[in-house]
Amino acid sequence: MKKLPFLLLIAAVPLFVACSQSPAPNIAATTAILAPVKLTIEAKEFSFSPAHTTVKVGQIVEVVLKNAGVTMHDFTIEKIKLKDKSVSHGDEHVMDTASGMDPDQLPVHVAAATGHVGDVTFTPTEAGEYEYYCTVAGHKVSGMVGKLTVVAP
Ligand SMILES: [Cu+2]
Repeated sequence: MKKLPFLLLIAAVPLFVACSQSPAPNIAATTAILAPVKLTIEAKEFSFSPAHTTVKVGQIVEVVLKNAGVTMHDFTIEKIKLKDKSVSHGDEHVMDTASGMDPDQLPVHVAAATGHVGDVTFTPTEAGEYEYYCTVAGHKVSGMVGKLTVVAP
């Protein structure tokens, strides 16, 4: 019996195409625009960390809410002037029927369940000090309150 050697050659040629051709930035234009800021705020029973943070007027602010606690928490600013509407991605938050307040109607609001992360993006238009807090019943009075300072750019 005759054995015929078979040689199978599989040549895999991976092609990696690097797309690193971003348009050359106009220096004058980029310096005039404030860089967006990303703030990671951890929520647990019953505090925010950090409890105070500072951003600038006209700056795109993204708050990433990390729930490190054992119950639902949210990040809410009830009174603040914004450019356009804030955009949030988070967990569904049941309306607080006791107060009749729907947090989703507030200027800045995002909720995160235990172990989850929510984010909300907004652009403040006026300098000032703005309170952020958790709207879950009893949480604000227990200490879930912080301060966002907005300064002139
Ligand atoms: Cu809370």
